Amino acid sequence: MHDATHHPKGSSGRFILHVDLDCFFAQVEENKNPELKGKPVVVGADPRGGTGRGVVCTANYPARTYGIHSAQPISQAYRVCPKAVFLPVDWRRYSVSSRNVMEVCRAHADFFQQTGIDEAFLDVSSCGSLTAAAQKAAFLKKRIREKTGLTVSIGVSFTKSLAKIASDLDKPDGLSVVGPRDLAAKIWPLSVARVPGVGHKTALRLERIGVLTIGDLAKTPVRRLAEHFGVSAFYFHDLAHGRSSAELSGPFLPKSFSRERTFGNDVWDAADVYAALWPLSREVFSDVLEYGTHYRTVGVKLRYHDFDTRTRAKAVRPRQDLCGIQKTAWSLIQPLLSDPRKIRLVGVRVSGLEWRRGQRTLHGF
Ligand code: TTP
Ligand code: MG
Repeated sequence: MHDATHHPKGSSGRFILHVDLDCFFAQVEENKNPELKGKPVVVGADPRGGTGRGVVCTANYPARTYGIHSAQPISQAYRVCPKAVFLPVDWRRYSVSSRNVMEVCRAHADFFQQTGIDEAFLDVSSCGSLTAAAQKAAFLKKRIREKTGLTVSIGVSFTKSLAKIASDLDKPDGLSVVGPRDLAAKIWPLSVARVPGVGHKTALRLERIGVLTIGDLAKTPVRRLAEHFGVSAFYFHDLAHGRSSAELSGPFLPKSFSRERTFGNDVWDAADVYAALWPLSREVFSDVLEYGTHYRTVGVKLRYHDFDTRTRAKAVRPRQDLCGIQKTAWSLIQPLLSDPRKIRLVGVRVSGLEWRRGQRTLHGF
């Protein structure tokens, strides 16, 4: 049971929800075509009977039982489950669904921060108690379902990091609440890999110094963590103790936006590369607008048929300029085209994001 005290010890009266859509792209596809429900569905590159290139964007839960997961080569997904329904990525439809879900979230939050196409933090401190925040989460799930037909999982807690970890504990269609008194029982036993921002490499480095669980993070003196992880040590330590002080330097704001495309067949022709840059730039630009940010760097990525990969980047004045992204990307990629090798993949990235505008919503909690 959770305490309904108004300012539970350690929470400073903050109540945060983390909302994350369940198998987002796949769920939108199931919504569009209900016959897909219950069948394994994989959204991503064309598998082409097992010879396809590119990767899985996401898979629904039935497909996950075969071991299919995001970022896996599509050929591998095809090998383990050839009877799955393989669907191409329908960005336009997913952005509309995302916008509709985010609209409902925004309307019910004191502060709102979207951190990805399918996830957001909501500060609901005006609820006044963890119990009331949990009730709001239940209401939101119902409202999102009514308005969009989609299910989300929500984590309810008193810091952003804990709310994010919580939203993953009961997927799909989950609601999980982590109060200050649940920290030791529900959070400390979890692997450090659950910590937002800790990827495979960091998890291995933590393991090497004997830190396997979030409880181990809590117990390890911050000085010792800092010897290995610099300022991130404070973020880790605060998170494990249910403190939010280090969250603003944490991993929640995107550092870049990028899109890439693997050609169906390797290309020689500069015109094919040029043609691909346009939709990639446009998609990156729509992220820039959606987040209301400015970027200071435009970059490109080019992979030759032998997987040799080059990246180039150029500093620009902070701005939001679609043509500028495309032009800069083209100017960066042109010199790489004099190489005689065929091209397998091209990508566009903007980074050095500035969060000046909309600061209240972005840093407000
Ligand atoms: P996630 O929230 O990581 O995954 P998900 O919503 O599919 O599944 P879960 O129920 O575990 O939350 O990502 C959201 C969407 O972003 C996902 O539906 C597809 C896209 N995506 C990619 O395109 N490539 C990736 O590598 C990942 C992780 C996600
Ligand atoms: Mg999700």
